[in-house]
Order: sequence, then structure tokens, then C-alpha cells
Amino acid sequence: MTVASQETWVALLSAPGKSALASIGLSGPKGWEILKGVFLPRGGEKLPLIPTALETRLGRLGMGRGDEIVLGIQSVNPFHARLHCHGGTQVVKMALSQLEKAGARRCAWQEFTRVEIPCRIQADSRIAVAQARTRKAAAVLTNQASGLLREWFDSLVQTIRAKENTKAVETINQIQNWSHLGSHLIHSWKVLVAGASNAGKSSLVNALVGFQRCLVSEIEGTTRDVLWWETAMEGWPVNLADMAGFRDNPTELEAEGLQIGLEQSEQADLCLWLLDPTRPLVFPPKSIPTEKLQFVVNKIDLLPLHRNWPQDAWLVSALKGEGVDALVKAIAKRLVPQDPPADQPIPHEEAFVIALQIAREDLLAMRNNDAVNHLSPWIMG
Ligand SMILES: Nc1nc2c(ncn2[C@@H]2O[C@H](COP(=O)(O)OP(=O)(O)O)[C@@H](O)[C@H]2O)c(=O)[nH]1
Ligand SMILES: [Mg+2]
Repeated sequence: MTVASQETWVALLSAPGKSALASIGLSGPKGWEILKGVFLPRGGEKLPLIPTALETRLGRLGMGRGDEIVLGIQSVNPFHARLHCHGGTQVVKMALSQLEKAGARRCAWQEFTRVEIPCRIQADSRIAVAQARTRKAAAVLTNQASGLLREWFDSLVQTIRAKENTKAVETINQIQNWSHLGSHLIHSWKVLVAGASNAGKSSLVNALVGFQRCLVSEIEGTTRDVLWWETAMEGWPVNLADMAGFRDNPTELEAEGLQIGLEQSEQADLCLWLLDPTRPLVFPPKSIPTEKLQFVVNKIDLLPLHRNWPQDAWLVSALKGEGVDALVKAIAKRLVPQDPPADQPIPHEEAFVIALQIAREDLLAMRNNDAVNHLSPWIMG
């Protein structure tokens, strides 16, 4: 987004809706002028002519009306301030409109983040934190937002400018190894649970999600469409899908569910294929790519009919819970073989990953200026 640098922006930074406290951000060259017009410090004195960084004041907005507000000046040049008030919706609405009337322009918190953090890659990381699906994903993104990615980027640009192309390409290759994980911090991993009817797919999803969410039944074809359940495995966000079972002569509705499931398996990161060892084994259709396939033998609490399942299959009893904890760990390990070190820069935006790929091509062709040009928007904002 391009925002006129002359503008002074105001945005609600805490979550919308009622809360104990709300935080409002005010940023821009006229910030202090605006506050001098509307902020009445407690005790009747006026705001001084010039603001001081890191000072806090208690007061109100408007002519004696409104609620108590704590004003905090974060920095003076550029001017960034926070106003903390009671989180009631009316109080927040009034505070925002007072600041707007005094000359600030209202924007969404994402735009405001971009105003306050001009480096695009850093602002994007900050915005992404709010979209993270799990605490662990949020922690990784917070590290990126607090400068990890920016420092990595600055040093890459320096390497490119110094014409050390081999080193720069290696630096890009190294970070690209983490792009797959990066893309799943906001968008959960997709794991499909498939297999023959009655193999225990719904039971397994229930066991994995931790409570009864899917309709478990002995009736074949109970699950007729693809249902996604959001969960976390070893802290990583995972969407689990329970799909219609494979059996001979499925009903029209089941066949439709199967078709949807197979289409979804193309987008899935992993497909757990459940085998029921108390019956003749049913193997997956060729359309499921083998690199995404993992066999899971269910019902190990029962006497098997035979033991001719694939050797690398994982074993569980969805009903008794046996092996389910190990299965969760194994799934997480398969999706994220290695947890990133705390200081690992991780690209989490597809467009940034593409920009790095293009810059890599430029570097291999010794077009260093082009590489810098392709990368610079990510630093400039
Ligand atoms: N003994 C035993 N029964 C199971 C196990 N998992 C599922 N079942 C039973 O198998 C039947 C079919 O389960 P369901 O989850 O609906 O299978 P789906 O058709 O693959 O979704 C139900 O009666 C479940 O209670 C297991 O690990 N052990
Ligand atoms: Mg089912």
C-alpha cells in the first residue's frame, strides 16, 4: 500500500468488539498537533509545545467528556503514539471520532502497521502474526517481525552488491529450504484420512482431534463428504479431513464425496491411508501420489486376519487410543522434519519466495542490479 507520508493515521489496534482495554494508534507528522487540540491532560494543564519520547500522560479526549485515556508517546520523529482506554465499543468509537475530527485519517490496523513499519517484509511479518494458527507459528512469525528476516535480507543485499554471487545464491538456497514451513504458518497443513469404509477413519480423526467431532458409526458410508477439522500437532497447525470410505458399489452421494476427497488429496500435504487388518486390505487408487501417502494400520487391538500390510505402516487403535500419541508425533515429524532454530529467518509469503527465486536466477546470470531491483520493494515498502 502506498500512503501519503504527510498524512497522520489513526487505527484501532486491539481486537474489535468489547474488551477490558482498547489500544488506539496515532502516527504521522501532525500527531502532536492533533493531540494538542483534543487531549486534555488530567489536572487541567495543557500539553507542552513539543512532545517527549516515551512519556505517558493520563487525560481525556474532548471537552471534559469521554473516558480516562492513557497517552503514551512511542517516538517523536517519526511521531508514533498509543492511546489506551476502556474497551467498551462506545468509548472506542468516541475516541476514534475525536481524533478523526481533529485531522487524523482512519485506517485498518494492517495499513497502520505498514505506516509504522516502512520495511515491507517486516510489516508483513507483523501482520502475519495475527493470522498465525497456533502459538508456535505465532512465535516463529514474531521472530521474523522483530528483525530476523530484515537483517538476513540486508546482509543478502550487501553480498549481492559486493558481487559475491556464489555466496548470495547459497544464502537464498538456505532460506528457501524453510519456505515450505513458512507457507504453513498461516495456512494449516492439510492431512487427509482415507481408506476403506469402516476402517475407522472417523474414529481416528476423533482420536487425533481429541474429542468426538465426526459421526462415527458402523454404518458404511456414514461419512459422505469431506469435512475438515482444525487442530495442532506438536504445535504446528493441521487441518484434518475425514473422507468417505472406499467400497464396492458406493451410493451416488458417497461416490461424489470420494471424488471430492480425491481432488482434495491433490492439495493435501499428507494422506493417511487406513488399513483394517480384520478384513481383506483395500489399497489406495493410483491417483494419490505415493510421496504424500502414509499407511496406517488401525484396530491393532483386534486379532488381525493377516499381517501382510506394508512394512513402513504406522500402527494404531483409534478406539482404544493405542499409538495415537506416537501417530501425532510421526505426522508432525513428517510435515516438519526439523523444528527451525529460534534465529532462523523463514520466508512465509509466497510473493517473497518468488522474488527470491527471480533474484537467484538474476545472480546466476550475473545480473546483480536486476537482483537488487527485484528485491528492493521488500525492504522499501
Ligand atoms: N476394535 C476397534 N474398532 C474400531 C477401531 N476404530 C474404529 N473402530 C470401529 O469400526 C467401526 C467403523 O468406524 P468408523 O470410524 O465409522 O469408520 P470409517 O467408516 O472409516 O469412518 C466403528 O464401529 C468403530 O467403533 C479400533 O481401533 N478398534
Ligand atoms: Mg466415517
